[in-house]
Amino acid sequence: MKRNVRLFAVVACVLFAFVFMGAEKPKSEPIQAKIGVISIITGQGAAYGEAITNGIKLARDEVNAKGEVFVDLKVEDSSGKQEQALAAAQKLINSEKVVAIIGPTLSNEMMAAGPEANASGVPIMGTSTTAKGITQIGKFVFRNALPESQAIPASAGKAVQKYNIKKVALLYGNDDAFTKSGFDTMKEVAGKLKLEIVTIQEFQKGQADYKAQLTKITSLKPDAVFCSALYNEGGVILAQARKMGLKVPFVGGNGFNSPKVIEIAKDAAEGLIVATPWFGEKNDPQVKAFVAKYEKAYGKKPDQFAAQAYDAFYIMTNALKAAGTADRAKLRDSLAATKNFQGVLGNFSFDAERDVVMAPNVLIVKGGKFTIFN
Ligand code: 1QQ
Repeated sequence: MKRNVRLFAVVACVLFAFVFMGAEKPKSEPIQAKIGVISIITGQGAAYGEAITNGIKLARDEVNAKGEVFVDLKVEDSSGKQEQALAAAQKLINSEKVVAIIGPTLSNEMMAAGPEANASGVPIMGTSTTAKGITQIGKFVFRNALPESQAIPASAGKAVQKYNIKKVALLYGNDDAFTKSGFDTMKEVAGKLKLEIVTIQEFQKGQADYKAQLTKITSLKPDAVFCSALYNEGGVILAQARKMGLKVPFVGGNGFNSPKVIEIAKDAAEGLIVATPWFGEKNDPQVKAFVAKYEKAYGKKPDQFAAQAYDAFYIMTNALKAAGTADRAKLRDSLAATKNFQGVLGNFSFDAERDVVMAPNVLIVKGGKFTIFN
C-alpha cells in the first residue's frame, strides 16, 4: 500500500512538472511559407490532378492547424501541358515568390517546369513524376513518386513468374516523357527476363481507336502485353483489347494506377497488374486514419496520387521546420537531408540524387478494385 502511495506521488510530480514546463515554454510564431502547386485541374489527366490537389489540401489543413508552420497555398492549373506548366512555374516563382513548388503532375510537364525552378533556385518536388531523368534536371528538383524503373521490374517480374510468360507485346504512347520512359524500362525488363518481344506498337495522346495496334498484337499471340499509357488512353486500350478477344494479362506502369482506368474500362480492367508503394487497405493505423480523413473530406477513397501528394506536403513542411525559415536555398538543403520520414506510403528517404527508394506492392485489379497480387 505504502509503495503504491509513493509511486502515485512520483507519477503525479512527473506529470505536474511536464504540464508546468509545457506551459512555461514560450509559444513561438509559426514559420509562414507560400508554397506553389502546379496540378492538372482541367483537361486530360484531371483525375490525377484532382487526387493530388486533394491530398495536398488535406495535409495543408492538418499542418496549419498544428501551428508550427503556416502554409499559404497557391494552386495553378497546367492542363497537363508543357507550356502551361512552365508559365505556372514562372508565375509562382517570380510573381508569387513562393518558397517551393509541389508538382507538376506529369513528367512531361516537369521537363519544362523543372529547369525553370532549378535555374531560379526554387525547390520543386514532383509527387507523381516517374520517368527517368527527373531529378537529374538539377539539385533543386525532387520527387517522392516511385520511378517506373523500380515499379516495372516488380510488376512485370511478378506477372512473368505467376503466368509463365515467354512472349510479350509492347504498346506505348510515343509523345509523352513518362510513357516513353516507361516503355524503355519495359523493354529493358523484358530483356532481363529473357522474354521474346513479338511486336512494339505505338500510339498518341488522345487517340480513340487502337484497332490497328491491337489487331497486330492479337495476331502474334503474346502471353502478355506490357503497356505504357496514361489513364485516358490506358482505359480505352483495355476496353478495346478485351472486346477484340485479347484476354492475356496486361502489365501497366504508374499511369494505370488510377481508379479512373477501372471507371473507363469497367470489367475489361480485370487482371491488370501494376506496382505501387500505395495500398489503401493496408492494416496500418496511419493509412487507415488518412483514408478515413480523406473520405470524410472528399466523399471518395484516396488513390496512389492522393497519398503521394499528402506525404509530399509533409515532407516539404517537415523540411521547412528543419530549415527554421522559409528560405529557398535552406529549404533545398533540408529537403535533401530527409531521411526515414514515416508517411502513408511507408518509410521514405531521398537518395543522394534526390530520388526515391521504396518497396512497391504488386497489385491486380480484381472485382473492380486494386488488390494485392500474391
Ligand atoms: C508521369 C506519371 C504519370 C502517370 C503521372 C500522372 O507517372 O508523368 O511521370
